[in-house]
Amino acid sequence: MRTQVAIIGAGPAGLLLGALLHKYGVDHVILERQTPDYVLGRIRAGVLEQVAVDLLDEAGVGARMHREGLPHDGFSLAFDGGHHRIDLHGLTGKRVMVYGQTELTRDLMDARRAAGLQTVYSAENVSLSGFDGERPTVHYRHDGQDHEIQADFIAGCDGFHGAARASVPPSAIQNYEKVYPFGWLGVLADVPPVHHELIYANHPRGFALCSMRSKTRVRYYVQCSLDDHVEDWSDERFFAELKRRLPEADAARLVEGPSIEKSIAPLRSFVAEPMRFGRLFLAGDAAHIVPPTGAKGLNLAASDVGLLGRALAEHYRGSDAGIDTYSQRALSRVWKAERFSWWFTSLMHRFPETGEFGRKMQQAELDYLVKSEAAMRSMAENYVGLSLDT
Ligand code: FAS
Ligand code: PHB
Repeated sequence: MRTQVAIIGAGPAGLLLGALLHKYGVDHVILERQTPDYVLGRIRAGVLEQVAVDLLDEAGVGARMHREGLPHDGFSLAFDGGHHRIDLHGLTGKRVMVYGQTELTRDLMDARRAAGLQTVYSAENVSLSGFDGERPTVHYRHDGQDHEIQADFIAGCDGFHGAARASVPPSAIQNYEKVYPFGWLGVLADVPPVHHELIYANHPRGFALCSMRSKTRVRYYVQCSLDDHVEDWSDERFFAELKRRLPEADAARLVEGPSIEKSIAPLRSFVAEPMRFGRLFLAGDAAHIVPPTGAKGLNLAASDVGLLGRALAEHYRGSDAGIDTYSQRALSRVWKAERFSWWFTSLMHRFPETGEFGRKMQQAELDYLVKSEAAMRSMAENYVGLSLDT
């Protein structure tokens, strides 16, 4: 098989890149290791920046998001028993869209199927070759047969554990990493949200987050030990711990219900530099990971492929300026999101190793933050997302 761009991975990055390339008239194929249902079964992100909303609209897949998504003008910080609202719209003129990654992925899959675009699911043993030369090739096995795809370019959108970054010679790549000493235990439940906006809580027992997927479905998280296992946490134990970490009024109002999904995610900050190796480009979690505190992971994946899609389209119109600057432009935005995610994670979580002094630093920063319009504006403009070319 021959194509212009071979995309590895049908998560948000790969699917959105495919949708953009289709709009730009660039021929491509997506190879995905799992089945569509497996991809849709992963419960992940919930908050979209305006940049991501605009890219989904540009790709022509934003209709259901605008119908069912929840535009949010702010969120609350809860600490010392009280609520402090960060007025995103008042401080920046922008808002965020609460719309689950699962729904966004479903919309992209449906649009792809309707357009008759080629996606190979259950592709096994995907490997890459020749991307440091003129003839990149992707090899894979499907239905018991070995296959090859010759492409002009390969887009590695296959996440943190994918084959693309692993195919780059170690001498050609620089990794930067920080692993956090805790995880997030997340629960999905069909109950009404405790508050109409998100609540991020800093509590001596640990961090908690009250998010949502709709007005009838919540996504709640508590910071947990890396030694914890999901089976250690009954629904009763989860909700009791969540309520301990919230202000009393929220705890009293919180509606409990049976979990329909429960999982523990480790937290890490990771960046691989550069994000281009000859005719191979990395995008999304294949190139970087952020702790989910700042709701940046999915949004960085979207902005990467927004830059990459336009750059590849420009190449076929005769200019390589976009592909030659992709890595530098993407990394400029990635590192600012890494910084914000690290800062917000450091501010809101319990770090036993930093002791009482560390906790006092957090309390002082939170006290300053909610009393300083300048500090809140800085937080707000990072949360709603910086412009694509920043
Ligand atoms: P993805 O990992 O989503 O997709 C990569 C795809 O490539 C997968 O479908 C995988 O099956 C496929 N693949 C892998 N190896 C392959 C191979 N060799 N061949 C073919 N296909 C291959 N972000 C937030 O903003 N908020 C959150 O709350 C949040 N929670 C998260 C929880 C977890 C457990 C994880 C892992 C991430 C979370 N994230 C969150 C981040 C997440 O949303 C990612 O940023 C987002 O999925 C990135 O999308 P992709 O880059 O497409 O990577
Ligand atoms: C979510 O809804 O899953 C979510 C929202 C905001 C975050 C992290 C996760 O910062």
